[in-house]
Amino acid sequence: AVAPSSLDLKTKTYPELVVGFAQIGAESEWRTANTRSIQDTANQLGVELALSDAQQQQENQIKAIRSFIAQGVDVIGVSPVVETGWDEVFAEVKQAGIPLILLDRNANVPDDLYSVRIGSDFVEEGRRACGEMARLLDGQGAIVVLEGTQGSAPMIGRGTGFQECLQSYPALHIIDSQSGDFIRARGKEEMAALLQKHGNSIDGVFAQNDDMALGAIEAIEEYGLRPGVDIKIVSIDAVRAAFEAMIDGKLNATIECNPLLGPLFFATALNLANGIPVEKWIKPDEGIYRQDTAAQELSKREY
Ligand code: GYE
Repeated sequence: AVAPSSLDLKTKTYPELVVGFAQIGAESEWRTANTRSIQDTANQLGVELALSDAQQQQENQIKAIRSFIAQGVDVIGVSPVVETGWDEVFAEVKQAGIPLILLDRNANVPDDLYSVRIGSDFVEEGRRACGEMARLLDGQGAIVVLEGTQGSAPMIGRGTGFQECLQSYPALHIIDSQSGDFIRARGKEEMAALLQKHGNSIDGVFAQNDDMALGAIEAIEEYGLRPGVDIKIVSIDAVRAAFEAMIDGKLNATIECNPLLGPLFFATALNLANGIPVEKWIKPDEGIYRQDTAAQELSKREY
């Protein structure tokens, strides 16, 4: 183990630390940036990283976690694809005495089954998305929702926050929702189907991530309406492509969800491996971006 006083992520390397991370897959630009951030930080710190890609399957994540236990890694990280079904394998991690970090997505388990969660407040993101939609539609209109992966923490949290804030806008309604699994092509497909069903009566789209919003933009154009003008669109993540769409006037706003969690992840892993206490929930700082500042922000975006 590393002496706590010597923790210095800027100039030192930590070849003695071994970390296993069970990633979800590569469904979105957010996820790709997240994986890159973890790999880059591991390289920079000289940490030994075992990275597994579960291809969206919970059972693959569970297998990966079990193999990290068998390898005797110092710390395990996982981004749980869905919220439920983790009690048994997390208890095995605890039994093995290995600290467990939930990175990005939350799991619905008792607090003593993991060490810390590092990730965004998804409910707040949903509230912010609704606030933007209410502003864009002057508090009145029919909204469709493109939801992320069913049963995932961001899908549940963003939906809850959006609904909660809608209570303050009695003339703003969700008329339909479909799951696009956080995938661009699926967002396009579901939006095309929603347009067939509801035609010109859709005033706004709340896409639970940018990739699905980008897919929806294509579907709306193919249908013959102007995305961002005839139909207002608000999404979440703030990836570069969302800024490009805002500059083109096709996306109205995006709520930031920061995927660059590598540095926080390894700083926390080093603390845990050294028995240094950490907060139970570490949240990144995040903003809201609109068309008016998109061009000036784009040059500063790191993902
Ligand atoms: O918003 C989406 C990704 O878990 C916060 O997963 C993450 C979400 C993100 O696929 O783009």
